Amino acid sequence: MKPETSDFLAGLPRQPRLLVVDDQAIQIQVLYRALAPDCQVLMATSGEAALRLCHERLPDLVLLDVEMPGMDGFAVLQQLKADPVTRELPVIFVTGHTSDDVESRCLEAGGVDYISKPINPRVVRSRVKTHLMLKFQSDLLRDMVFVDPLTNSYNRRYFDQRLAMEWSRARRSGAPLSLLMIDVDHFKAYNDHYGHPAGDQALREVVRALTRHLQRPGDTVARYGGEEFACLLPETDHNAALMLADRLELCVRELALPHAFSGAAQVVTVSVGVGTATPPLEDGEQSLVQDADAALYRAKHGGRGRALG
Ligand code: GH3
Ligand code: MG
Ligand code: MG
Ligand code: MG
Ligand code: MG
Repeated sequence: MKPETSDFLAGLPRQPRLLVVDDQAIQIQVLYRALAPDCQVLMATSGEAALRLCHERLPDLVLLDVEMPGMDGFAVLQQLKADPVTRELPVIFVTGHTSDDVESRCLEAGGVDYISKPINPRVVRSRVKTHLMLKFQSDLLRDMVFVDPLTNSYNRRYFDQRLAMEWSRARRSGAPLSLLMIDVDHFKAYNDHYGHPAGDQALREVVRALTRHLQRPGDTVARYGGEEFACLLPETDHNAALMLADRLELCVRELALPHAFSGAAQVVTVSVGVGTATPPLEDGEQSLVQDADAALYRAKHGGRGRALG
């Protein structure tokens, strides 16, 4: 049967990426025919391969066979839910069993929906479309809640949650946790002289430079407030954090954004305060913010345009 491609993508912000998981290649083919070319379709024939693809490619939606040799669909979903990276992935179960019992097990396990085989391509397309709309809406909401619209970096709300999470993770793992507080120097004078729109643009460029120079996937830059940014560095000791702080200070300086009132440099610079918490972490996570703030204060008073621990 020829898929109806006409209006599938209407209302979706981009082409969706689906993962179809089934131990029988013929079943994958049927679903593939129903959903491509509207969707980018990834395929896996085992639970293990599905988990790997979920991690590497973060699909928008997973169509997951229940009965598979080895790891079955329920076990796959359980593992997806146990991992913060994949916890929110919507999963539609696909199964040959049509009993009420299997249906309720699928939904109780956390599946967002349930499709029975043999599949009806039109029904599959409609259900997939509905769940993609929901997925994109919840992505949008999450961005609105956690992303700063000016700089496109994470916002303070995200930072506070992430800090609490990394704090308890460090407590469990025993690894040090570092924090950089980064404040743009003489930024009031920049705005006064060049205007607020230029100030906004400078903030965007500073964030882009900082983000580019962070290497590890766990490192996060967030806008802490105004012209101040916080950079959280899991599993990073004080020396490594100081080295990174120096590199970040330099990368902002090398943007060479003219700033007539920045002192000797004549370009936009930042001051960086470095704090490190080493387990056992007996105080609360705000002690790390206080340490980084105190170091930032010393960097400002030591002449700005520098990083201090
Ligand atoms: P210092 O070197 O001591 O940090 O001096 P400063 O002038 O940077 O510090 P101050 O706290 O006096 O001023 C911060 C300035 O940052 C004032 C404020 O207008 C500006 N600012 C904060 N948020 C934004 C923003 O979103 N856009 C623009 N254009 N400016 C902002
Ligand atoms: Mg099967
Ligand atoms: Mg400042
Ligand atoms: Mg100030
Ligand atoms: Mg400030």
